[in-house]
Amino acid sequence: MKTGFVTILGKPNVGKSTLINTLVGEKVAIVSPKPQTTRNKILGILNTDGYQIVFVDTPGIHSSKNKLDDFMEKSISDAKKSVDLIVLVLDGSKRIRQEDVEFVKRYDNKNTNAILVISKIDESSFDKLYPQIAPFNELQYIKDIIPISSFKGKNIDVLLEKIKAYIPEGEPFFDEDIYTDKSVKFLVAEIIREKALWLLHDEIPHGIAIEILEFDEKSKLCTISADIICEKKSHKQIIIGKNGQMLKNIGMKARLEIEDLLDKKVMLNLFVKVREDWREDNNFVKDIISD
Ligand SMILES: Nc1nc2c(ncn2[C@@H]2O[C@H](COP(=O)(O)OP(=O)(O)OP(=O)(O)O)[C@@H](O)[C@H]2O)c(=O)[nH]1
Ligand SMILES: [Mg+2]
Repeated sequence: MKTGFVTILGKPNVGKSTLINTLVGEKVAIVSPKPQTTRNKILGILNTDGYQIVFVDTPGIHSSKNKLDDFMEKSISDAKKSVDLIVLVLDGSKRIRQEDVEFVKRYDNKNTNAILVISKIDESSFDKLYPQIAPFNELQYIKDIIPISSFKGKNIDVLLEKIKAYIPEGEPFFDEDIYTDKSVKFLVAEIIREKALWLLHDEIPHGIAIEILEFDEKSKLCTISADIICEKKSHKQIIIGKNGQMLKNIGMKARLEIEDLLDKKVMLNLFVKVREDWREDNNFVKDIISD
């Protein structure tokens, strides 16, 4: 048996969570076009022919502005500790910039092997990419550079084979039927947040947190009540929407996915609460964002 930890790192929005979901074949982490979607260190566990590979999703690396950012930064540094391999992800749909080169170079001399993944190549071409990734070829600690597309499934198998080479022998850390370390309640809260991220605009999504108030699971029905917490009164109005339409929409989309997850009918009651500057409140961040 071979078993090990692989941490996925990169700037916000480069496609880390989509990649982990694709590798694991389950929805472990929510995905959205808004940067800073992922807030926690999330494990996605793949059991396959003699391997247990524990992928670690992380929040996108960005500069810290508040206590929530500090929490996310800590999740990233925790996720880098004692891992067997680091997968660095760059967004291949955009031009690779000097700051991307610097980000990759930060992992020099870290004693951990790294694979560089260029994501979203369905939105680019090899002709455009190859000259841009040339500077990474000379970096000793970068063992491979693999262009991938999670959307098209392109090179996912190649990446997995390369990763396997760095997984040591050992006993599995988790039961075979577990695919994440997160609780069902955490997954439910994240699904609600994901729908809000897709439907809301501007600065509102960044200031949203979900608190599960009730989770009553019976054999055929699960009743869930949750608060969508936002930072301003004006945001509350937008989240509720005209005639409550926005909140209804978030609720309907979330309910359908939660029903899929739990494999039963769900009654979902959503409320909107204002808690000014909650992102600056260390205790609140720890209570609500961590699972
Ligand atoms: N075209 C294309 N888009 C992708 C691909 N993978 C992810 N995306 C899109 O990129 C956006 C960001 O994806 P995420 O997986 O949430 O990115 P992330 O790196 O986890 O982002 P943070 O959690 O904010 O750090 C979403 O709109 C995805 O649909 C891909 O293979 N091709
Ligand atoms: Mg993410």
